[in-house]
Amino acid sequence: MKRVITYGTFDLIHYGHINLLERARRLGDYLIVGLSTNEFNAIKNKKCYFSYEERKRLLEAIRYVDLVIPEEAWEQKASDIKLYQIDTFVIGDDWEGKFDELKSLCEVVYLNRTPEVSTTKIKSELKIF
Ligand code: C2G
Repeated sequence: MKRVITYGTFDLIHYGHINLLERARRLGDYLIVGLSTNEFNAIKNKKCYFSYEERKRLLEAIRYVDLVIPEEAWEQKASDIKLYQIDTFVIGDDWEGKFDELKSLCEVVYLNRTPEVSTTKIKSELKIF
């Protein structure tokens, strides 16, 4: 079984996230999502509309997602890859090159973002904080 992992905040989930999760899942047989906790989002300087539990509930309802785990720190990826026996780490190409150090542990794949949609754009167009 080929195991894939990705990480993110996934707030106000939209089809850009779905495009990423679908392609990530198709790279293997099992997809784990490291979901940024509220505390880690504060470190990422990201203000979330939905709480961790609400975002987790939404992700778990997506057919491409097999397991959701908390992402609490930048540095946890290497230990997650070992713990969950990950074959492929996937993330959007807005992170291109940023996680190349993981190549010593697993395949690293940067996928194209869906350019026209973002949580920030949704918030600004709906005039939410
Ligand atoms: N994404 C995408 N297209 C968009 C928006 C997001 O492909 N229009 C992808 C991002 O590239 C990322 C994932 O969806 O791979 C989740 O996006 P965010 O929730 O913005 O995640 P981010 O804040 O980039 O967190 O340790 C890694 C970080 O936790 C990543």
